[in-house]
Formats: sequence, structure tokens, C-alpha cells
Amino acid sequence: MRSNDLRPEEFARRIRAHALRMVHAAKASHIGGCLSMADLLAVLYTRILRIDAARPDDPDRDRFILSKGHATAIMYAALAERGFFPLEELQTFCVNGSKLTGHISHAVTGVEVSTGSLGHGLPIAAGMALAAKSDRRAWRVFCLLSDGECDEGSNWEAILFAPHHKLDNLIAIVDYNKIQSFGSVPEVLALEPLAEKLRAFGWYVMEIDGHDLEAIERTLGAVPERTGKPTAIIAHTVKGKGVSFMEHKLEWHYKSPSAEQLDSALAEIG
Ligand SMILES: Cc1ncc(C[n+]2csc(CCOP(=O)(O)OP(=O)(O)O)c2C)c(N)n1
Ligand SMILES: [Mg+2]
Repeated sequence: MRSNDLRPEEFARRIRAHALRMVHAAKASHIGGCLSMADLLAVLYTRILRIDAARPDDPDRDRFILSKGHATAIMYAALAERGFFPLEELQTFCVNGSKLTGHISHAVTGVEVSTGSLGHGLPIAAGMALAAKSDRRAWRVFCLLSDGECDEGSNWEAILFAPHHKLDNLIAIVDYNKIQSFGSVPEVLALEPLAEKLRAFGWYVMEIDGHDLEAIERTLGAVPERTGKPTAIIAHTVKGKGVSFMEHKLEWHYKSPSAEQLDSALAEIG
């Protein structure tokens, strides 16, 4: 069921390049937050998720929920690279009438939940994990959140709820790129000490470099099962990672690369 066709490095390189082309063509936003999660997605979709593109409705598949639903270009790219739909369809990103909308849509094969209004993914993921437990099924629920999104109170209800229900089949991953849409995370609303807060709520917490592919694979591959605790992985990342003029830059939350910027970004990605 797992795809070992592509190594995570190559998968990450490809989805970064697709996302850059897609946001350029559509004059769309959110490339910074796409690039920060590229390596996490690459490991999830090549090594971790128990999914089969030939059976997208398999009741025993792992569920992946992208809670930061604005970072959709790279998510669609990952699904296309993983065989859920043809790569050519990526060219319809944000085109009128296309399924590939600017915030993620479950009309697209392989997408579990439509998101984009921040703060919804983790509560839904917790409900799904509870359903799997109630049905005594072995599938797991992975939920990727952004750091700015952690300001939403709905997440903290889910963070309270999941340990109470012993949802050790729930894995939350925080793309901790330290930048939101109008400022840095510590400026807008401080999250620290995030790991301590999650531990105090009863989560099993790990912190990793979210661009170290081996560390990501090792950590996600070793999520403890049957501990009675949900797992949170705080992935320290860089907004705009892989394109030097976008890295750590707030403006690339909204800006779309020009033709010249696209060329130079693609040259860096390789
Ligand atoms: C409920 C809600 N409020 C506001 C927005 C507008 N919005 C889009 S992205 C974003 C924040 C982006 O920062 P972050 O959440 O850290 O995402 P990332 O850095 O991963 O792109 C905001 C406020 C939204 N999508 N949903
Ligand atoms: Mg952020």
C-alpha cells in the first residue's frame, strides 16, 4: 500500500516546483506556507500514510487532514504525484469551474475534508479518531496545523478532548514556521512554551526539524501506539523554505511570484 516509488527528497523537490508554478499561473497566495510544509508532506505521502490511490475510499485507510487549508497548491501537488489524479490537472488550479480551488476541497480525490477556515481540522480529526476507536479499527488520523492557526480556540477544545478519550490514533503535526499572515507568531499571539502546554494537556510531544527528512521519517515512523495518549509533533520549519528570497519573509504569505521570480525559484529548487 505504501508508495516507495519516489524518495522523499525527490517528492519534495517535485511538489515545491509544482506549487511554485501553480501559484504563479493562478496569481495565487500562500506559497510561503506551502514551502514550509513540503518536506513534511513528502515523508507522509511517500513513507508514512497507509493509503492507496487506487482505493481512495478504502475504509481502513489512514486519514490525513490539512487543517491549514490555504496551503492547498502543494497539497494538490502531493496528491497528484501520489497518483490520486493526473498531474496535468494541476494546471487547472484556481481556474473557474475547476475542482482545484484555492482553499482545499474534498471534491478532489484524496482530500478527506474541506478546510480553509482555520481551527477546524483538529476538532474534525479528533472526532474521526474517536470513530475509529469506537469501531475498533486500526486506521490513524494525521492532522497538519499551522502555528498561527493555534490561536483558534477550537483547537484547544480538541487538545483537551483527545487525551480524555485516549486517542492514541491521532497525530497532530504543527508546521511551526513562526510567521502568520500579518506578523510573526510571538508578535501576534505567543505560543510558547508550546510543547509544555501540550504535555500539560496530556499529549505525547516530540519536536523535530521539519526539513530534516530522515528525522521526520524516524519520528513519524515511531509514533507510539496504544499509549492512551495522542501525539503532537512540533515541526520547526522555515516559511518559504527552499527559495532563498522567500525564506523567513512575511510578504510571501500573500505575494505571487512574477515570471522572473518563478524562474529563479525553480532554478534554486533544481
Ligand atoms: C478563521 C480564519 N481566520 C482568518 C483566516 C485568514 N488567514 C488565512 S491564512 C492565515 C494565517 C496564516 O498563518 P499561519 O496560520 O501560521 O499559516 P502558515 O504560516 O503555515 O501559512 C489567516 C489569518 C482564515 N483562513 N481563517
Ligand atoms: Mg505560520
